Amino acid sequence: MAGEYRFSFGPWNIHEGADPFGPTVRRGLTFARKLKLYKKLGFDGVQFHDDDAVPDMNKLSPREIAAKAKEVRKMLRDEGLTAEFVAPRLWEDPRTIDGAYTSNDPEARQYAKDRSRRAIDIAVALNTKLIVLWLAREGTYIREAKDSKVAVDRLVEAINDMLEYNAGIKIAIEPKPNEPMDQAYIPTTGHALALGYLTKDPKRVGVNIETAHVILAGLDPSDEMGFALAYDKLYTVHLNDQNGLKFDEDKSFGSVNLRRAFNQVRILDRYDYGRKGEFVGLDVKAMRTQKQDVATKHLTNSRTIFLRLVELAGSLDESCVEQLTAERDYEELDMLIINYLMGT
Ligand code: XLS
Ligand code: MG
Repeated sequence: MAGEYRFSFGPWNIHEGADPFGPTVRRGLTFARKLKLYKKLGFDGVQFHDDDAVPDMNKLSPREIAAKAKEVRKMLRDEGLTAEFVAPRLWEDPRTIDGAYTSNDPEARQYAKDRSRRAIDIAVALNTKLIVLWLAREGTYIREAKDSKVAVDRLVEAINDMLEYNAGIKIAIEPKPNEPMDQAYIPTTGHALALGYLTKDPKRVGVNIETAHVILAGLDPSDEMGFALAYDKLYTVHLNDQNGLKFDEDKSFGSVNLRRAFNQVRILDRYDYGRKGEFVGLDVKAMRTQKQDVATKHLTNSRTIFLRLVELAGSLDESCVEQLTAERDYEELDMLIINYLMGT
């Protein structure tokens, strides 16, 4: 199904290059300028944090938030774009310094629930049913600071609140094992799906699998995707790449390990990912050294690499793979794949 994929990214993927050790190195673009780039770069879907759509939303009433979000919907329509999902940004408020849904402070937990409801209102206004939950601060810096059993109860309670608030939405949990926390409560696909089955409506809870997060958990991204596909729970993906166990790098898809990227594409393509309208989502960042006018190449490169790998996955001689697998000649199979990726 090469060529039939629809791609998405979030406005945070065009960024100014600030990191924890240095300031911005590129000029910021307004949201409207970024939107104008989507189609030119080959993208149809926009991923949103709630406040990407409605900045300073904590200062606005629910009605004002919905009205602002409707203006954004019109901007999308004018550009021929679709909103893919909305994710509540729960990790920047002073109240959620030690967690949102799992905070020990009941006021913080209430704030997190209220904010999540507003994110749903924004999703409704933007005409999408998908909510992504990256559970950034739901974890600990110090093991004794929270009760891990209670944390799961609280996550379930918060997700139930969202499912009840709107019977049409679906929630994709985005697992990540660490960063910003030392240990996160929902580190893998298995944890996310198991959490979904504790909620009131497991049919509406799935996952967003991010390549780099899986690598940080020491697992294989294509295997995590296969796991979610077996449960019919792969609601979206955040493709990127990651060079070893360090901070979340969000490198261009396939730029570190082409074979690992090939295997992700192979499993997605084999099981018709995208057929039910799922986007091929990216979560990639340009290198800090990249100059202003060429700071979107990480997006086009990732898309191009994905599409080339779709072609490669489609033309791989599967009978050869089957035969070598049956003979258990994995050394030869290894060489077959490597030769194939090298174009020899
Ligand atoms: C951070 C996450 C974040 C989510 C969206 O590590 O990848 O970018 O995808 O909230
Ligand atoms: Mg992500």
